[in-house]
Amino acid sequence: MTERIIASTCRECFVGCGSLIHIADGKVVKIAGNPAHPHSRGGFCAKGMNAPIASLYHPKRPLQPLRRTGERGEGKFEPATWEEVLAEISERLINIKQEHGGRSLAGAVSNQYYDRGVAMSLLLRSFGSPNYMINQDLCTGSRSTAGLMTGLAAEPGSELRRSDCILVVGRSPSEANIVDWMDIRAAKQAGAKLIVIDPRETQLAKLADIWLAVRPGTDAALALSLVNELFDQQLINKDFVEKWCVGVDLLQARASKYPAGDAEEITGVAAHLIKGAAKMFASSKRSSMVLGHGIDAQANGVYTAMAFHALIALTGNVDREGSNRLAKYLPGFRDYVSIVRDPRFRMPTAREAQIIGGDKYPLWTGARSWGSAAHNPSVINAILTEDPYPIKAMYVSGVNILCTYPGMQNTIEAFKKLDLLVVATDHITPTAEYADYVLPKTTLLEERAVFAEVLAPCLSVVNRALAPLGQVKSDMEIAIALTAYLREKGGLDFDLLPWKHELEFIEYQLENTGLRYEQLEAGFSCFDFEYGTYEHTGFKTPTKKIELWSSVLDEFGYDPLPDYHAPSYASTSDGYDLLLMTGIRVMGLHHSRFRNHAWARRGQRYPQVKLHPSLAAEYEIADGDWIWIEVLGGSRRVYLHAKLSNEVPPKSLATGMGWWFPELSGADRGALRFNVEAAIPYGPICDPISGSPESRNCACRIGRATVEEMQILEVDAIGRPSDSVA
Ligand SMILES: Nc1nc2c(c(=O)[nH]1)N[C@H]1C(S)=C(S)[C@@H](COP(=O)(O)OP(=O)(O)OC[C@H]3O[C@@H](n4cnc5c(=O)[nH]c(N)nc54)[C@H](O)[C@@H]3O)O[C@H]1N2
Ligand SMILES: Nc1nc2c(c(=O)[nH]1)N[C@H]1C(S)=C(S)[C@@H](COP(=O)(O)OP(=O)(O)OC[C@H]3O[C@@H](n4cnc5c(=O)[nH]c(N)nc54)[C@H](O)[C@@H]3O)O[C@H]1N2
Ligand code: SF4
Ligand SMILES: [Mo]
Repeated sequence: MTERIIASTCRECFVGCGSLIHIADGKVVKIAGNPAHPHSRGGFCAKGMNAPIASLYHPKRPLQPLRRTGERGEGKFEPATWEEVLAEISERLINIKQEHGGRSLAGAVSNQYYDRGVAMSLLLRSFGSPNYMINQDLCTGSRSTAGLMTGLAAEPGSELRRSDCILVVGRSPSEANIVDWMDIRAAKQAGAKLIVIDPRETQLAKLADIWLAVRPGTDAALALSLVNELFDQQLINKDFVEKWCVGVDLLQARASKYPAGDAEEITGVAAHLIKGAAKMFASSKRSSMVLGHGIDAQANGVYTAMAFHALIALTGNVDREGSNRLAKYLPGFRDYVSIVRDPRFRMPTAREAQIIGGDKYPLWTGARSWGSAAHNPSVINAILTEDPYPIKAMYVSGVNILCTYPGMQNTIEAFKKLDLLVVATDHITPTAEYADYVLPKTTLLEERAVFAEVLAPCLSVVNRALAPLGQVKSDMEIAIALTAYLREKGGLDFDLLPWKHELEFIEYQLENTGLRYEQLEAGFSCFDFEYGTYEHTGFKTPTKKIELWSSVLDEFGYDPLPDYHAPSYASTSDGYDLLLMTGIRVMGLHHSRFRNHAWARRGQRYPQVKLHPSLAAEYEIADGDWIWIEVLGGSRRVYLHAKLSNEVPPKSLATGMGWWFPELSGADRGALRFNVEAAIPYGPICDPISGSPESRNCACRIGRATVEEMQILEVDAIGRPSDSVA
């Protein structure tokens, strides 16, 4: 037996752990963590060990293109060649463009941190469409937009290990980020203090010196109260603030609206804990702060993140050892986000301005935004209503939007209304079930990529473990091939995807670094970096300072200072008097992925919802019962499997996301019954700056499922995964 080991990077989630892929007799047999990787240092999780292998060798994996034969959503496909499908798709796209214009094509990818973000956005722009959809409105949209406003796109990364005090807001690393989990525990063991802001008593909260059990969606009031304490207790780093911050007095006045006693009323956090946390954070020598997904996908997300940024700015915990470090890049390296934003790859301004949602959310959609992306719920709405104009075709790649966008029924209706739906994927997801064409994609082990890991910092490298199976192609190669067909038929308005193959794209990324892809066999490449680079460059804001009062928000007509605005569940009752927290992660699942993997399903059988025993008692719900949930503003009831737990606050429930069951019939594969996105509306309540929908914390009502409902649910079929699961 010949065995070799390839050093690569796991990209099953954005943590990006260094990996060692073991290959024996031409087959991938094992994946483990790479102790040499500067970011993960050997850290690795069950997803990274199992998922890439299960996806690669899945018996039902599509290995050649498929063309729909039955009705849309009927699940009937026939195999076709790449030449056939690319010729047909390009022809149909050109016909659609002739009638409705290039902008009538929308394209969806997961996010901007993969090469598929570049591939999709440049394919769309070449065709003449600005309507690039990413799911980061549901993810980091508000936090990243806030970073652009304040100039503090800064994360601790590897500095966590060197911090004396760590503040973690809305992140549950034991469930979602093993490297943070490893580093925070190491720092704690070395004597660091830990402050956790989370409504749930997570594993991290149990470790905390101070746990602030905030009422969901009220973090902005808490952050402003902490800021107020910094001023009151004279904990400001005056030298740093005088030199590097603008808007200090204005922010002080705003924060004074939130004395600890008032904040206690709003947030449920005791005033003495607020005072103590401010003191602990500001008086430690080296403090750092992690902002997690818990404060995003809320209607006040941008202001919440901006208010927290003020804590590190006012205490001077910026870009020095053990603090929040500004992103460091290898000089010359072109990362995905910078390519998507690069003026040389953009359409003329007038064309870009037609982006859907641009009128309402210019700081999500426009040239000066972080997202540079369309407003997804508005795109779905445009498909359904043709307002502001028709969207007739959609290309979806590396994202399962039926299962991960709220408002599932609208997504399905929109799919049905399209003239053309193309889905590139490595397995048949419910989204792919509705496609006219399924394009077979590579899995992680067949791909190559180089990306900037700002947390280490280093370049991280995805090295190909083996040649792609069957006829599968990577996202970049599909986009290049489709662009070539369109080009040949005169179907391009612009020509913005210049590379001929995947490696040429990677060479372009590395062009000015002095590095070549072949030299990156180690799976990463480190480079020297300096702290305090802002001393030479300033911060990336119009004033070159940290803007506690944002000149950009002012220019765009928003309140330039962060403030608290109550979440909508706080003001509504209408019988929806409970709170549903969504998107709570579990280590063995990733969003909608792995439902077709036996290793994952052994650990997670049902879509779980945790509820407090007192709430369960009130509704006569026992551990293991199926319950229904309805969300205010949503259109459907979904069913979840109850687990009693003290970790969630009373009157609240906490669930995950993404469920579907390959063994169930129907194109949605049970998603309409069991996936929380079927219960949640996608808007209309959105953050006014980033457009992120309020989908994390929703007003809901519940009840125990009746015997009749249980029969319709087919729970017997999902309890024992059938042979459709590999
Ligand atoms: N195993 C696994 N890991 C993952 C993922 C996965 O699906 N599975 N997904 C990856 C992705 S894309 C993301 S974005 C990250 C997300 O991971 P994190 O950034 O850790 O965020 P979440 O797990 O979504 O939520 C973190 C915490 O926020 C809390 N929370 C909820 N509402 C509020 C609130 O209003 N205020 C505060 N302060 N806290 C609140 C929740 O109780 C939860 O404990 O995880 C990544 N890692
Ligand atoms: N209600 C609610 N909704 C949420 C959230 C929430 O907390 N609550 N969280 C949101 C967040 S943070 C996120 S990031 C989104 C995630 O939303 P999605 O990105 O849709 O989630 P996934 O299920 O991880 O990925 C979808 C598909 O991407 C493809 N894919 C994934 N990785 C790879 C890869 O490495 N290579 C290739 N070729 N294909 C790949 C697979 O086909 C997979 O089916 O969901 C969001 N939706
Ligand atoms: S945390 Fe797990 S899934 Fe995420 S990159 Fe690391 S090994 Fe892969
Ligand atoms: Mo995410």
